Order: sequence, then C-alpha cells, then structure tokens
Amino acid sequence: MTKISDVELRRIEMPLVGAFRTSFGTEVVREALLVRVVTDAAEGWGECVVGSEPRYSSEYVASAEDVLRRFLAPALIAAADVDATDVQTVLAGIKGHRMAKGALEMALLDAQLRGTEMSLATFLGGVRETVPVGVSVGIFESIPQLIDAIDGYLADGYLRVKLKIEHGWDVGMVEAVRDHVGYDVGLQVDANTAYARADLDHLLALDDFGLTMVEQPLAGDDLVGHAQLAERMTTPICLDESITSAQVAADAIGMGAAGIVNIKAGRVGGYLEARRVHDVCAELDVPVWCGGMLETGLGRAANLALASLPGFVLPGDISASARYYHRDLTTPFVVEDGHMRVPTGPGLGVAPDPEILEEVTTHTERITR
Ligand code: OSB
Ligand code: MG
Repeated sequence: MTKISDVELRRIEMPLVGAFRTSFGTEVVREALLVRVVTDAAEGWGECVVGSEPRYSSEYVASAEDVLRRFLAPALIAAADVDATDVQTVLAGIKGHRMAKGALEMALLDAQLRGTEMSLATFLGGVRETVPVGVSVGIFESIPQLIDAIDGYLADGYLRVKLKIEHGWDVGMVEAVRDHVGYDVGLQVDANTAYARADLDHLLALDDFGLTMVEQPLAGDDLVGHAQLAERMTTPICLDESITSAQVAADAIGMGAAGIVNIKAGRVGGYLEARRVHDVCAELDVPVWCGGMLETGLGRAANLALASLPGFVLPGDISASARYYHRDLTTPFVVEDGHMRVPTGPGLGVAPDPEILEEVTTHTERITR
C-alpha cells in the first residue's frame, strides 16, 4: 500500500523528426502530458498518450489535464492508502477518460515497483528479454518519398512495415510498395477508421498484396461492420480504436470482428487492463501486438515491458527513439537485429533526463494532499 502526497502534471512538446500524417490528421510536434506521483515509497512517472486534439479518440491534452486535476488526482490522494492494482476501482466512479486514468496508474505502478526494486516487465509477467519491433509509416506527399523512407527503415532492421492508409492512398500505394519491397517483407496497413460500410467492396482489393493484417478500417464502434468485412476478406482484421477493454476484446473476437488485436495501454485505461486484454486474447488464441502512440522513452519503456508477455507474437509499433525524436526524454532506445531490449531496472527502468524534461515542459502544476 502506498500513500500519495503529490501529483504533478507536466504538459510537454517534443518536435518530431518528421511530420506524422494519418487519416485523422498530421502531427509535427508531439504534445503530451506526463504525470509524476510522489509517494511514501518512491516517485514514479506516467505518460498520458493523448494528442493535442481529439482525433484518435475523444481525449486530448487539455481534457486529460482537466479530469486529472479536478477528479482523478484528488480521488487518489484522498484514498489514504492505495495499491496500483486498486487505481481503477478507486476511479471507477469517473466515466471514461481511460488515457488519463492509465497515466496515473502507470505513475503509481512505477513508484511502487521502484520501492520494491521489481521491473514492470517482471511484475506484468514478461517472458522475453528482447521483443521484435516494426515501424509505422505515415502518409507521404508522393510514392517515391514513401519508398525512400521505407528503404531507410528496412536498413535500420525493422521486421515489418505498417502503412497508414486513407481514401486515395490505399490500393495503388500498397501495390507500389509491395512491388518495391517484394514478398519477404511483412506489410500491414492501418486506416484509423477512415472507411465506412459502403467501402467494403473497395477494401477487398487489399486482399491481393499478401498483407499481414488490415487495422481498424471502420469506425471504432462498428464491430458489426468489421465482422461483415472479416467474413468477406481473406486478410485478417486487426482492431485498434475499437478495443477499449478486455470485455470489448472478448466480444469483438466472439462475433468475428477481430482476428488480431493491437493492444495500447492508454486506450484501455492502463497496463493492468492491457494485460487483461492480452490474457483474454491468449485464451481465445488471437495473436496480439503492442501498438504505439509516438511515446517518449517513458511510454516506450512501459510498452516494451508489456510486449514481453507471451501472447505478443507479432512485432509491435515500438520503434527506436531516433525514429521519433532528435532527443528523447530518456536514454535513447535502439533497434538491434529487429529487436529492442526490455528494460530490467526497477519500475519503468528509465527516468526522464532533468535537463531535457525542463526544455520540453510548457506547463507544470501540482495537486497536493
Ligand atoms: O493508430 O496505431 C495508430 C500514432 C498515433 C495515433 C495512432 C496510431 C499511431 C501509430 C504510430 O501508428 C505508432 C508508433 O508509436 O510508432
Ligand atoms: Mg492503429
């Protein structure tokens, strides 16, 4: 049990090495929110994976900051003694805001595990020292520019490439990339909900290119549409935005809407629920992989711990620090032979560099007992 005395919220802005364009928008600077908790045991860090605008999901930096400041941090501070595994129960009265809750839980987990000198990977039940990694490639101005970028990533050793798609940047683009890289390179696509049920016939054309999966073609709440598509498509459907809990994962799999699941802790309310999603999928024999939200080294460290669980059999969207940032908040993560090392130190196993942290912080506030 841990006593929390302080919760610190830090808004940060980190310039990306290149603009990242998806079907829902373009990010040039990664805006995010860090949560630091100070407890009687140790201090801990959480990364809230919200973006600056509510485009991937309904949460965004200012909404997370507001709900953390007004409701979540005070509720946790008021609970005299709280274990990280109780955070979701303590906060259950507040609806939604999974990314905000997940960040607070992550910070408390980090603090608690530091106190007992256990790594997050060990705590979660990780079984691997390194995990296979891939790269998520945004939408480009032209095919030659895209192919240049892909060649660079393949030279870096990534084990597979995920291509972002949208109307007008899908079948033709995928055909050109497949022609260029050949059939030995794992390719998958991610639509971030860009399509509608009226597009099912069009999406079937993606079956011709040996893709490992098509990620989230339809709206997050359209499980039935995904099941209809899965019925007609040979390429497996992977769900990202749709999977908001272990229960939803079980339901989606049960109705044939998902053959593969992308697990992102922030999207489901934290690493403990993410583990439950993993467990449900393992039970149902559905392969999973670890998604990414352009995290700093803090979130990346936690994602590596999660991806070390046995069901994570597909390469994750876990790329080197240098793929995102000129200077990461932590010691940079690197790719060796298509794999990344799972941190072994207590808690996250990494901490922000104080100087870089100051440089990227645009606002700080503290909620105290
Ligand atoms: O849909 O997987 C997604 C980034 C931001 C928001 C949503 C997604 C992504 C990515 C990037 O694909 C994955 C990464 O962090 O490398
Ligand atoms: Mg996705």
